[in-house]
Amino acid sequence: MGRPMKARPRLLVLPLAALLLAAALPAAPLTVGFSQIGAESGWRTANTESIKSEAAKRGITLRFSDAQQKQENQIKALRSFIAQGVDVIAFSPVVETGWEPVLREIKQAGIPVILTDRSVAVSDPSLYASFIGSDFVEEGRRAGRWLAQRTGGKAVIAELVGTPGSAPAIDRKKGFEEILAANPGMRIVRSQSGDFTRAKGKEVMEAFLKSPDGRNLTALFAHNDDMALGAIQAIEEAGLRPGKDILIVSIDGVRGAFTAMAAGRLNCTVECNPLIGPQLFDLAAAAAAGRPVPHRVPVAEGVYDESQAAAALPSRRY
Ligand code: GYE
Repeated sequence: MGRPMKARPRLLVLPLAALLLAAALPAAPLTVGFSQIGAESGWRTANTESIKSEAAKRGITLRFSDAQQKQENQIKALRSFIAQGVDVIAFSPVVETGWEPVLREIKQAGIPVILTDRSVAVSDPSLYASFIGSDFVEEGRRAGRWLAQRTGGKAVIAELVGTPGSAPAIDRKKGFEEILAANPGMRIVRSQSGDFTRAKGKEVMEAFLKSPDGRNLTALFAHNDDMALGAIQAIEEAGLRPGKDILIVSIDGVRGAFTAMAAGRLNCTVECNPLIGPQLFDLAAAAAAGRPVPHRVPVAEGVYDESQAAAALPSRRY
């Protein structure tokens, strides 16, 4: 029998149920576009792995793109993320400059940007929501302080510089040179880029050793562990003892550096932590939900020398 009065409450109940159900269901999975620099070092491999595994763990759809060290490839990837309408764009910029136009396009599309690992030089800080990464100037200072202490402020130094124009190469050099300025007995006599790779580090160190300053070198400052590991090979092939005839300090703290320290072939590594996946996706989730995020997020890290290497090795996660 038709009893219209009874049908009425049902009409109200249905939308209410739908609302309650929607609130109880997890939000649609986040889609994040990430443009990585490449795979130049052990640090980078660990960084990529941290980002991919954390995205998988959280059920985030990650559109991952490898730029093979080229800024133009990164810019292309960023534009394709805009076209795909991702929720958040994150990237590790290979160099510091040249990002303003594409960052403005992303801003116009209303997509929040999170910089990871390396920052950019832009006149308008609102072009990105947050930058999570290490303090590279401080890392350079830490390397300089360690060398000053170990040598009593006397050293003839060769420097293996990172990728030209990259934030870590610029800032690590700056921090290291600040310490040299206070230690007139320490000077850099050779300085060249090894592009953050082991092969280039070895090649450039070979050239350093063959140069007129080669036999006078007492120390090497490498902007990352991979270049130091390449240089160690070059030093051995030249008949010298790395870690003894030439003291070596580098940056990153990858497992290979700890192994080299434990074997007495490397003296010190300044930690630069690549495991930033969890912090990155916390920020991405907040930015996508329109919640405020800190404009600068630092990464916690330390300094390790040979005396700590063997004990630290088993707990190193990269
Ligand atoms: O030190 C180096 C890598 O940007 C901190 O890039 C990163 C640097 C890291 O290739 O190994």
